[in-house]
Amino acid sequence: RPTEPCFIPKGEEGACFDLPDNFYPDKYKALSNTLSSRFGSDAQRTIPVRNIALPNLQLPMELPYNDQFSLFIPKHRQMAGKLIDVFMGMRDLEDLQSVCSFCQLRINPYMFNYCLSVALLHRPDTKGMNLPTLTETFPDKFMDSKVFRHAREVSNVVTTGSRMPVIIPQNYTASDSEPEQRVAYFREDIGTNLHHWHWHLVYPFYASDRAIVNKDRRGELFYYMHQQIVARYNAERMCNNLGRVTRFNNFREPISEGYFPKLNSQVASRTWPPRFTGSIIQNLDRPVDQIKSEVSDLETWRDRIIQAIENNAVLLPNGRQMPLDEETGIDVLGNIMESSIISPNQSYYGNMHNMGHVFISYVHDPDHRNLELFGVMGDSATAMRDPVFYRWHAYVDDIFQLHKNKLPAYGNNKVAGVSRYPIGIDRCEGKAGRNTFATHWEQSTVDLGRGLDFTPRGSVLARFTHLQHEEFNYVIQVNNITGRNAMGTVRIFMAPTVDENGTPLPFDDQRKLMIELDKFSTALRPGMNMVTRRSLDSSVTIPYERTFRNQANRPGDSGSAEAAAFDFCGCGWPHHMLLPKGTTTGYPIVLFAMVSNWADDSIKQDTVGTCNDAASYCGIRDRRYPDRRAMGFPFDRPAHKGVNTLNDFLLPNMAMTNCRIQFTNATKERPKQA
Ligand code: CUO
Repeated sequence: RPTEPCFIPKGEEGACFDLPDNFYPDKYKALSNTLSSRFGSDAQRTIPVRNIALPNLQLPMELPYNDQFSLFIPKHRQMAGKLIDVFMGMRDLEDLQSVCSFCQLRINPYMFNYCLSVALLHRPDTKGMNLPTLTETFPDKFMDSKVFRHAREVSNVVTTGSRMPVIIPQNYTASDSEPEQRVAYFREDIGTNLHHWHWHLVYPFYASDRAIVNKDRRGELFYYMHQQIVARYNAERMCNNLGRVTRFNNFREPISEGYFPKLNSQVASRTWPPRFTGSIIQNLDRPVDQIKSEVSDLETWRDRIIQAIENNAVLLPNGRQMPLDEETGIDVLGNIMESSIISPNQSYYGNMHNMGHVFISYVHDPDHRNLELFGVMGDSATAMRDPVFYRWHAYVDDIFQLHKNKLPAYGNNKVAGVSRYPIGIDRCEGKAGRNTFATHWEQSTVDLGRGLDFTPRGSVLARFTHLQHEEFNYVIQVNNITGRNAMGTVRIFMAPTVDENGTPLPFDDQRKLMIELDKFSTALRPGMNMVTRRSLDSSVTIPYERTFRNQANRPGDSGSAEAAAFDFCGCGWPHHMLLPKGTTTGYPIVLFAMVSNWADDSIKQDTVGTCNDAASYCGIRDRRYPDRRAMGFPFDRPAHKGVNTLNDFLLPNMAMTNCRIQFTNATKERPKQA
């Protein structure tokens, strides 16, 4: 709760921190007794806060309390870096609690939340501690501002327990006259945005402690996770009669897509600025953010990155060249492009991806003359709402593809296990029948109670509509001809079969549209095996309950080991968005599966007790990426000459089958969880 001088521990609405007098900011000092007694009288439990010698917080306190906060803004990043250091440096939990309760009254709430979340994810003594989901703390980043007026009414007039949910309308940012609105359900989905925010929280690109940034293959995962978002978005577009997204590759051209977010920041008490159709990015000169950058900088950085790809080598600060090799080149390029502090030459290759977000998010006020804040592209919790996000990332991905295009095609030796495990996809089965996936709308409920900065407290529910699918099983036939027991890695992908004009997609286009659905290992007996895998177990997604941390569905008491694991692993594509929407007539897609030799793919490590069930896009916390192959394998690069269709690409350990995604335009209630 950002604006109250009482730090309420999660799950303990009746408790209140008892602050030392010198912790109150000057404006509250005279009132500190009144405040203590006010909250003290409500509280069933008072938690004493240790009076510690406070660290120097001058830098993070420079960001005004009621401003927006963006990691893409260099000055904000420095302030956040300092605050993360402070949180990481506290010698024990009690000191951390003290400094947090001091900060909570002084530090910008968005920055405070971000830095504390990073610290809780990385401190050894906070593993397993609750991390409130962003929809609970800042629901204003995810839904129409009208919701909060209704919620205020509801919470003031109706007592907890008899409150009806506030309805969030499904299409509130544009009318049907805007073709882009057809995929708003994807862009504005609360779960996809939460995933994106969480991903960037787990993989920060900046911290003064390099270890927080320098995670296994984080540059490659930056490329792959965003490549998959664009591939998924393209499939959604094609299901809705829209062409694949156009790259934003000419920075001087008007951006034809406008976006009017209709979000209102409760902290900044400001509306998020819109972007009008035809806006053109301008040179930035915003002393308030310490940003002075020209559009030509973006072009220079782009040209230098492309040059490195052409040379197969990166220029280092000492003038030497570092080769971009087949195995690690993409990881280096990901760090250069983003750019993260482990970029091998940040001053030369610059800050292309992040500044792209900044240029676009300030298109309405590049020199701060109108004292405006950034648009949704400036914040990882809101960026996916805007159509231009996908145009920008399609271009970023295009540059990565220049590197991928130079890699040798996979030969049979690379596609290990070719002769060992001939396979076939027997069927994909679910309620909708054989080889048919079924999708529909579903209504679900989230609790806004903790994120509302007005009293009275208590639960205020909001009901929203999102895409959903019927669960299904993949059934795959695998013939283990090694004569021995073996372990196989199964990789499952899906892609559209025809382009915008109904023409069959050539292999090189189709491979870039491949969406990863699952990846798992399985024991194979000698001879024929029927491998059945549930859609619910996908390595790409996390369950609905974890995306939203729905109180009603929370397993165990808060504080139990089960609840802790559940709370921590918020990174993962939302399960309700596993499949593209399809069409009412049945959208044709191809399902692809491949089995390779697990012994060649696996990383030897202990993953017990870690968040490891959404590893495809998120990796595993504190562990190496659990697959030796290039991310996106076997579709991450062009195939041999002569491969014109997916069918040409198939080896005996691969199989494909044609399916349909059948969308029913009806809204169902979310079934009650058992
Ligand atoms: Cu996730 Cu551009 O990196 O938003």
